[in-house]
Amino acid sequence: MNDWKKKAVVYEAYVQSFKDSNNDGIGDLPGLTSKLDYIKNLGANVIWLTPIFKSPLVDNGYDISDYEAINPIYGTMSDFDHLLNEVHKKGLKIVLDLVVNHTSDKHKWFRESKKSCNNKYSDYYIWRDPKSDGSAPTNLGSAFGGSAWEYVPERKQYYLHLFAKQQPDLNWDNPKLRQSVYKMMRFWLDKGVDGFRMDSISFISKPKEFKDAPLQDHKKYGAYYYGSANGPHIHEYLQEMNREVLSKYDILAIGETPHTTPEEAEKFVSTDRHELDMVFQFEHMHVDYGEFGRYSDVTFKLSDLRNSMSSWQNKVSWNSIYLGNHDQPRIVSRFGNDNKYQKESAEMLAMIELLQKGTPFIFQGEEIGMTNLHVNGIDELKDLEAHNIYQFFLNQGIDKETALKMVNRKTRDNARTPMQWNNTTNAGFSNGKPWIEINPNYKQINVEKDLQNKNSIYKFYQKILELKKNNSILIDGKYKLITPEDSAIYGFTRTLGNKQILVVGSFVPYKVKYDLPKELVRKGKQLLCNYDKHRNSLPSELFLKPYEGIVFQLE
Ligand code: TEU
Ligand code: CA
Repeated sequence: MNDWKKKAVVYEAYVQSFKDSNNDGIGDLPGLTSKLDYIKNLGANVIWLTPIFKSPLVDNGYDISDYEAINPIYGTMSDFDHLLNEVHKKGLKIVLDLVVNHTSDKHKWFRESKKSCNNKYSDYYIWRDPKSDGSAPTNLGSAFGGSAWEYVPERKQYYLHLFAKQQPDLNWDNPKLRQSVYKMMRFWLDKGVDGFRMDSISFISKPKEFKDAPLQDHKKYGAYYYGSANGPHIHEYLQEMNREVLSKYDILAIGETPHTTPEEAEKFVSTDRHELDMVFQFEHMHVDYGEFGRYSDVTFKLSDLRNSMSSWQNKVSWNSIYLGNHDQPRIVSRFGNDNKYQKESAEMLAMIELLQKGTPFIFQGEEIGMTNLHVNGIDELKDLEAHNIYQFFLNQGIDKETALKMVNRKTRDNARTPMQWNNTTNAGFSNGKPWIEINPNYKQINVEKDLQNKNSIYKFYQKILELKKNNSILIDGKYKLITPEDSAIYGFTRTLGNKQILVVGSFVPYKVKYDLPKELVRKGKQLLCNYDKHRNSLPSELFLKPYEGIVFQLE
């Protein structure tokens, strides 16, 4: 990987919730353009935009009806060109979301495909005959609930959708489809975009023959990824995409790869295989799954988080590192403390996360410690996934209060509430009615406040990123977990040659003692701490305040 890629720090902008420029309540491209200095000053140098293409917005833009058109609610193509130009003028880069596991059912390809079995686009999607009794080909369920198969009378066939039924899966076994995708990728790359974040890319190669999935307790349908996660031709297709498109440009290729082991991930990123630069792991997002999966009232165990992150650090040559994104709860609410220790825990989490080996991804609002939303009724939520799962819980006989509690903890709306810019109307996001609820805590948590205060979370993120960018130990140094057993502390070292940095963080709201391994009881220099405490040596007994985090360079 070349130098700029290794030094990339990615800021994920969820465009519709970032900044609204024309007061229709929806964040847009001119809004984002007006905030580039904010992102640059934080220390990020790459901006990943969630989908901005034409879409009926059934899944907030991850259902694309025209890959080469901008959704008018976000602006025009000339707004995009202007954004790209401004981004490049400031020395930043742009990565677009490439959603090619599926399209919207309103995409021209699908509208044609469903008409008949013998037109140009008939094989662009995955069609199968019904069972002899007319029912769906298999028991596969979709990620958002219900069957993954939908019947179309015109063809007398079912099509596959791993996500919503308005998101039919593309047929990557068809070489014509693959060429159409590559052509579209070249369209954006020729405009000058600097890379892609490839949505659900681990699902693009489907099994030749679909089979019934084993059913777990309470489930009517098989897991959506059964047979499709890292399917038979996945690496072949990505190598072809690399050969035909990616390798012709100096760009960043990031794969979103749910249901992938670290061993499989290494195949995607190992440089001699010419596939992708890095992938998102999901294993550490499963640490608080419950009996029904993602939506649960389970609290994570530190050892699970530590073990998962460490296993990826040890087994994969280059990682995307993240704790939150537009699909996940707010990190301070999930892994820290969004109450009394909101600031301390947000800063500690940033140290532990961003100083691991790999490319840091910061999701908008993390840098000011934004928290989960918490609604009082299901009707207040926007995301289709939340509504489907809530209904599923009620059907299981779970009471409304418990169902809402589980949904509140995990709903994707938590991440999607508008960016909190200041303490005025609608948090300074828009003067119109925002498309989604504003988190009522914007008077306490907002950008303006953080920019004015030299001890803010934002300023702490700046320090972490500044430190990482210019420090070869933190870029290339080997990661080693030093607290495999501790119940309260996550500590690791980064080592390059004879140079070593220790990063240690407490995950508890009380004071704890940590007995430092003997070889680390040394002099040195404290590089960062989220409390006002200065150290020039590490004692054998380290006392950590609530959520204290320390970065220390050893002599
Ligand atoms: O998510 C892919 C994914 O695997 C989902 O299971 C995701 O983890 C889930 O939404 C969490 O509940 C990507 C996008 O990031 C997501 O926003 C889209 O809804 C999805 O693909 C379909 O495009
Ligand atoms: Ca707008």
